[in-house]
Amino acid sequence: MNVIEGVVAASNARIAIAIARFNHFINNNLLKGAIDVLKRIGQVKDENITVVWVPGAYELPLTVCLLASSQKYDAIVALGTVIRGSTAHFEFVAGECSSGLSAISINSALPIAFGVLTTENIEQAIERAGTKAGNKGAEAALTALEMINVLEAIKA
Ligand code: INI
Repeated sequence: MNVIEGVVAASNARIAIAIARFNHFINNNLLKGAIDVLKRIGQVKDENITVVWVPGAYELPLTVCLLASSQKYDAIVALGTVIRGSTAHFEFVAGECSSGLSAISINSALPIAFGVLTTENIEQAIERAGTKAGNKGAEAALTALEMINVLEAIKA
């Protein structure tokens, strides 16, 4: 039996983080969590981490698409926060963001970790950005690291 599993250290990996400025109060904590995991657990070098800020979650797919096609990165982490509030805007922004990122990941065969919070309200977002429900940015970074190694092992 062959079992393929990825470790999380990826000391030579080059990682891009695409992050939305909208709800940056929350997103800054997702970014801190992601960078902490990349460096402390993944052993990724500071100079191999690139952070790209964009206006909102809706802009993440285009940005990630360009980052992926540059072939400069082994994985991309997308960070943002979409809060439902009382507007139908939520459905469009959250839906386009997640389906866009998923399509890019499959088309580019590159790990693209989904660290975009989609919540009913701001309290839920805060809970997932480094308080009682963990840190979605840190989780996304862990996923990116593991997927780099899983995909490498599949190709080997
Ligand atoms: N962008 C977000 O990242 N989160 C949101 O909650 C949000 N809401 O609610 O509107 C949001 N809108 C902006 C959007 O991402 C685009 O930047 C904008 O529509 C311009 O294309």
